Amino acid sequence: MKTQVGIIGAGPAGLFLAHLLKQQGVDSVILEARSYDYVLGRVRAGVLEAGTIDTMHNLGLGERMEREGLVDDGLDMRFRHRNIHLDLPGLTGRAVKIYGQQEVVKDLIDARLEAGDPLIFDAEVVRLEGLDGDTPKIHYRHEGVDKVLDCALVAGCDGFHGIARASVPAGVIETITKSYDFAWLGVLAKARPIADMTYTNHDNGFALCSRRSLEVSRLYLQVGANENPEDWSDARFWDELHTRMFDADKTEIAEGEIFQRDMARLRSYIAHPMQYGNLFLAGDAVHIVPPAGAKGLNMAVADVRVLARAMVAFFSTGARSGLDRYSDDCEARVYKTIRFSVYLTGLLHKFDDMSPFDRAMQFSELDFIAGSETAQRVIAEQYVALSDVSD
Ligand code: RFL
Ligand code: PHB
Repeated sequence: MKTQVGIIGAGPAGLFLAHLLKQQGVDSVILEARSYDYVLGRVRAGVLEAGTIDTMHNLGLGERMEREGLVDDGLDMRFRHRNIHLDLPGLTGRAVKIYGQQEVVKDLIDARLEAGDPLIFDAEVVRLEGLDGDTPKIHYRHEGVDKVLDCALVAGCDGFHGIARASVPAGVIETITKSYDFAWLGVLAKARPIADMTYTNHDNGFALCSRRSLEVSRLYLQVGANENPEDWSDARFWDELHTRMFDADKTEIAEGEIFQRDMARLRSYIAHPMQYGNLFLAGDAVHIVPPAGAKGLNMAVADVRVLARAMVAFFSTGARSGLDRYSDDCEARVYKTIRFSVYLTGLLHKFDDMSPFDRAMQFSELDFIAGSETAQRVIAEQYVALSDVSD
């Protein structure tokens, strides 16, 4: 099989890239290690920045998002029985949208399959060859058979544990990391959500109340990195959430059936440069953010907007300048996004190694934000629009 761009991974990065290329007449094949059902069942992000929303619309794929997505114009941060309300449109003129990552992925996959464009599930890439030459080959295994995809360019959109970054010769890519000794336990519950996206910093730890619809809440608790989600019975989860949200009399947060649980360990990770020869890395394959800023998916979309533009220029004029600049063009935006995510993580979580002094400083910063519209605007501006990319 032969194509212009071989894309590894059918997560948001790979799917958006394929659609952006197709819109400009560039062919691609997506190879995805997992099955259709597995990919659609993976519950993750929920917050779409303006740049991601616009990209869905520009691709003609925004119709269901517009119908079913929820506009989120308030962001609350609680601490010590106080609440900071950030009026996102009032502070920035913009809002974000709540629309589950698996819904975004479903819309993109269904459109691709309906158009008859190649997206092969259960196709695990096992080896990359000739990345430093003009005729890279992607070796993959599909239905027990070894196959090869020939292409001009390879897009490594295969997430943190993928093969693309690992295929680059040692010493080319430098990485910097920060890991946290806690995780987020996430659940979906059939329970009426509270009005605003609400983060809280409680002495028992962080919690977050988000939503997926008017009937489904998406809820998170900070837990130890090695905890087992099954140890969190429904009753234990709800009790802890009420406590951390300062809802001791249980009148604010509605309970309901928990029908999904997942655990995500928090880490920050940056690999640089985001390219080698004719391999280009995007999304979680090349940087991971802690989820407190709701940025991972949005950053992946911004990466592939830059990458698609460079690839289209290459195929239409032969110019390599955009490809050669890809990593540099992304760098400042990526670092700003990671910095914001790390900042919010630090502001809102309880760290085991915090001294009473550290804790006092954290609450003093929240107190300052509560009293300063300028400080609120700084946070709101980064929450709604760090992933802007000019076209
Ligand atoms: P993905 O989604 O991991 O997709 C990679 C795909 O590559 C496939 N793959 C392979 N395919 C073929 N051959 C191989 N050898 C392969 N190896 C891997 C995998 O099966 C997979 O399908 O990466 P991508 O596309 O870069 O997308 C990144 C986002 O998924 C991620 O950043 C976000 O989910 C992060 N995130 C959030 N981002 C937001 O923008 N807003 C949010 O509100 C938000 N909330 C979150 C989040 C992530 C969370 N977790 C699970 C850490 C909340 C949580 C709890
Ligand atoms: C979500 O709705 O899943 C969500 C919201 C905000 C975050 C992370 C995840 O910071």
